[in-house]
Amino acid sequence: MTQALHLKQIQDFKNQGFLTGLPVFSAVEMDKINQELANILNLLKPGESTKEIREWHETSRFLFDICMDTRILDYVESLLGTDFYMWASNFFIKESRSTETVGWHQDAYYWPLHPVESATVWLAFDDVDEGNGAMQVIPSSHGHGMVEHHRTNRADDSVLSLQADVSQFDLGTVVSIPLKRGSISIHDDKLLHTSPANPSNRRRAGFTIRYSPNRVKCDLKINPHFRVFPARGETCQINPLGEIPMRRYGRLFRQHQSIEESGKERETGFWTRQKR
Ligand SMILES: O=C(O)CCC(=O)C(=O)O
Repeated sequence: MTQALHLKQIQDFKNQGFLTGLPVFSAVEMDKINQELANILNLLKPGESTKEIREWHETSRFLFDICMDTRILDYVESLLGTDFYMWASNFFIKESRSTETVGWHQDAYYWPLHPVESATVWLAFDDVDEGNGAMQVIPSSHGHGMVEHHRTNRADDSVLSLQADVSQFDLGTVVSIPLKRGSISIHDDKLLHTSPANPSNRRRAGFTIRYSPNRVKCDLKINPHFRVFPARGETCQINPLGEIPMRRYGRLFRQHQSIEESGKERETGFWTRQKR
């Protein structure tokens, strides 16, 4: 098993629910990656936002290769074990002076995955700090299990449809996660996190990549598009496999079906079922 992380870091992840400041891409590599990002942004149609760039690792080899970079996989392997897959990616880009926020949430609340054992890598495309809307987390909140989420008040500019009830948590413990471009944070799927607006004159771009151990199964009735890409170890046998894209830049044109997009969780009662 690859041990890219020290035992202390692995223990910190278990206790705190996240790790940050892990270096991956050099400055030279990030220059090239940011140049190439322009080719992805060019695929958006007029009126579409960067939030549309979701699961384009299925159609863009450029994004697929970032998701499967061995340096990232080495870190993830230290946390998820030897057999895991990659299944999702999307951009969280806040342009300068963007009022958009991301409300408090647990990723797992949005996902029809069982058991709840997945992790997210957040790759900084820009230097990110408190001034341009860095992500914030409640350390150790993943240890409290799932918390209730409610519909977002659209007036608050949150890009997510559901928001966690954080009233039982001490918000005095909240920490920001600044990152240098090319480095990553990793968070547990039950960790409560949020991000404020970006009032600065600097862009704040992050690329999230989601990984799960092979035993994690998706409910395809809720997300029929779910496709897995074996990342390390055995090939996952319990979810449909994706096809590695050939084109360097390509986009998806589908109606997204996940709870995250469609806000169907109340109708399907997914979490209500899981919590029993
Ligand atoms: O980048 C952000 O502001 C939020 C990211 C997020 O919610 C996630 O990675 O799950």
